[in-house]
Amino acid sequence: MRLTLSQEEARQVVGLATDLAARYGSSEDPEFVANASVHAHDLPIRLRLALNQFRLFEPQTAILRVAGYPISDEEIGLTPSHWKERQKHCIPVKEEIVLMLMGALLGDAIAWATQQDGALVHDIAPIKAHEKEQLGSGSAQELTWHTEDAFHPFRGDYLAMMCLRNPDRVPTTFAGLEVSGLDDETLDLLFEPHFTIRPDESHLVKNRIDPITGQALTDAHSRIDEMNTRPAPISVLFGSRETPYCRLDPYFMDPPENPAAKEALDRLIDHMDSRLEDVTLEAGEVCFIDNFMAVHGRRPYKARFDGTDRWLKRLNITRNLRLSREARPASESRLLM
Ligand SMILES: O=C(O)CCC(=O)C(=O)O
Ligand SMILES: [Fe+2]
Repeated sequence: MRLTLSQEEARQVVGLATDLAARYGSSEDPEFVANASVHAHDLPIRLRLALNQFRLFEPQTAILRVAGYPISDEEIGLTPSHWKERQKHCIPVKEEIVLMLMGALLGDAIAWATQQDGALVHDIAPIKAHEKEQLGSGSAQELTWHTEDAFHPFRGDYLAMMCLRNPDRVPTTFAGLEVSGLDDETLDLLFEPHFTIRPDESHLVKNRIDPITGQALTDAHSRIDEMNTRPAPISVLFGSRETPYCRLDPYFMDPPENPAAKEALDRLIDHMDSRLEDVTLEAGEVCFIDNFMAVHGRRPYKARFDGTDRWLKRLNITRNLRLSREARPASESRLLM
């Protein structure tokens, strides 16, 4: 599903973002974060209706693309060479605010203490030292398809990505789940807890920048380490039998011990492989992926490392903030420890 903002709608979005940027100064401002779902009522009605439908009707297409937000390539400044450089670059506050506002119509944004120093809005841009890694900041290797934060029980219901620039038209990959082609026995096995998923590299201590920022963060990393060494058994499908939800990240999954379960998983992986398609995001385009109904990744590319590279902003969104209350310091806090 793709919606293109009309010129009038785009003007309305820009006007709102400009006002809010002046009022709050940052997309991470706690007051803005708390008020985002209310300010989102001032987005164009057609956009609000589309996001509401996407949330409620859970279309099997599982992706909603919103195009037509005007980006000034000059105004957003250079692509940062590392997400930790954020403060040193000009921060595209308006664009981050737009992403937060649209996302607020699907749920509440969440941040991981163990990822990008706890930022809500992530930078996805190539990092030279990560060139060959399985990370959003990698480039030379295909980022194999996955559920975002598949290993974690508090992973987002949605992943939102806003494209700031993509000069070499590097595709994101995407596949919606559709199980009508799978036999009953395979489905039974996929709905049973035969599987494990380890944390992806982005959450591991080696990708943390500040050596220690308090006991809470150290504890958060210990919990992630525990999930790495002793991942809990899970089912990869859950919810409705006809239109299931899924939780998959084959790169970080060990083959199940049960041979029938292994075969069922292989079948599902082949099935997703065969459905994988390219989605090339354009500057100003925002895409919302249903993280329970689809997987995504990125094709390999040759990064430039000169400030003109592909640059996306990423947001994780939950429909139920309460689910993770034990992992957050306060009811309104978005930081998962
Ligand atoms: O770069 C992309 O298009 C997707 C990146 C991604 O999957 C991620 O960072 O989790
Ligand atoms: Fe991802």
